[in-house]
Amino acid sequence: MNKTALITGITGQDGAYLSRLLLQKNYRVHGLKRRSSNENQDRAEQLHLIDFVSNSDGASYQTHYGDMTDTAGLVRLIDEIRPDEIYNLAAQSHVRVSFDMPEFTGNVNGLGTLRLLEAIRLLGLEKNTKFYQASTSELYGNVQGKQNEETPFAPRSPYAAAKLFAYWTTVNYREAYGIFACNGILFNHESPLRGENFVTRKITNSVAKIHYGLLDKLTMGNIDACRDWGHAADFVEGMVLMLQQAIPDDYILATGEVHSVREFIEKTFARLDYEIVWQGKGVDEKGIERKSGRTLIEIDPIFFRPTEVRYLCGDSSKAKKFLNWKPRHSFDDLIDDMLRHDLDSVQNSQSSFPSERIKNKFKSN
Ligand code: NAP
Ligand code: F7E
Repeated sequence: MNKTALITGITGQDGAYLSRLLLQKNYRVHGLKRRSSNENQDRAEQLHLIDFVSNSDGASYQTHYGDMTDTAGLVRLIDEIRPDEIYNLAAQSHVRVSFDMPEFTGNVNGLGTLRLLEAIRLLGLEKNTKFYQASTSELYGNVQGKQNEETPFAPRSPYAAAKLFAYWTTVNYREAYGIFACNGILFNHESPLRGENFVTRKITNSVAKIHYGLLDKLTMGNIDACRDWGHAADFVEGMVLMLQQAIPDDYILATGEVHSVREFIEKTFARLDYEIVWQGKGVDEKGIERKSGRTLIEIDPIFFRPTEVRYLCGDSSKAKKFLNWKPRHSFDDLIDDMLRHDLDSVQNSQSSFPSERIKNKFKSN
């Protein structure tokens, strides 16, 4: 029997990778999609999801209009689909933006989760529908050392505060109503499909543009922030594994390796033989290319957050032990995958690039 899954946030980065994985497993995939003035199918197209449907045994892919703020629509959709598994990935997922749109972020990320869990209960699906909640390392705020499932939460943004409500609502519905509900506490995960205003994609995309002369410099916020960055393709595997266990529980997914934004910038430029040296301090700091003396990086306080999370590094030994999950991509693989994609995109938008020279940079990968 083919399983049926409903993915909220199907048009996002994780929604695309999760869809591909579930289609490979012959799931019937349904997705909740916001109405928008454009079709918003880019990520599904980039991963060629349609090919996985046509080459499979009973898999299907269908999107449905809906919104996390529309209770009746969510109830109606879940009633119609009666999914075996719901993956709640929909969110206003940008931490900086959550300071500009706190109420909306609370409504979608916090109450949206409650709406889905209430729908499961109202429709009497407690024993039929398993639930995955996209929880986040942002819950931890600023703590010293590695974070594990026992580390106390101390959110530092409207985004994280809304996700805290969603986290505990998921735990509560598991305990109160016996719903198979799990929190995946995921540390940062990136890919060529990452939104362009998240720091990693902003860097790889801008470096590609600088390289081809389409951009003068990269303008950044706090480059001393440190994150545990993994690849989204690895992380969606952990989400699925959580819902295949005998008992529902909460798990961290992380690489356990930490790097600064500064290091991400240096490594990305180095892939194209630009060596960066830093001069100045604070907002006056600049990243200069050693050979040409050109300023390639500047700081703009517009990208600072009212409250910053300085350091995140996860301990995913519980997921390794019980789910047999571990990330496959290294930090270097991640940068190469993202930069290669962005170089190709910029190149495709300009016909006269020396493509072989660029491809040779990645021959060993
Ligand atoms: P993303 O690319 O920003 O995708 C978010 C998705 O949510 C998009 O499909 C978006 O639709 C949808 N959405 C936003 N508001 C909605 C609403 N009101 N109703 C319905 N759909 C709505 O985020 P992601 O990186 O894939 O992350 C997936 C989930 O994991 C999010 O909940 C995020 O908070 C969480 N998370 C992410 C990370 C990470 O590092 N990526 C780490 C921990 C947790 P549109 O395409 O229409 O905007
Ligand atoms: O920032 C710093 C910024 O926006 C990372 C979301 O997926 O992961 C993501 O949240 C760091 C921060 O991701 C710029 O201040 C410096 O310290 O890429 P980001 P995030 O805030 O960590 C978590 C786990 C989620 O759950 C979220 O949904 O980079 N930074 N300069 C910058 N960040 C951005 N965006 N832009 C800059 O120019």
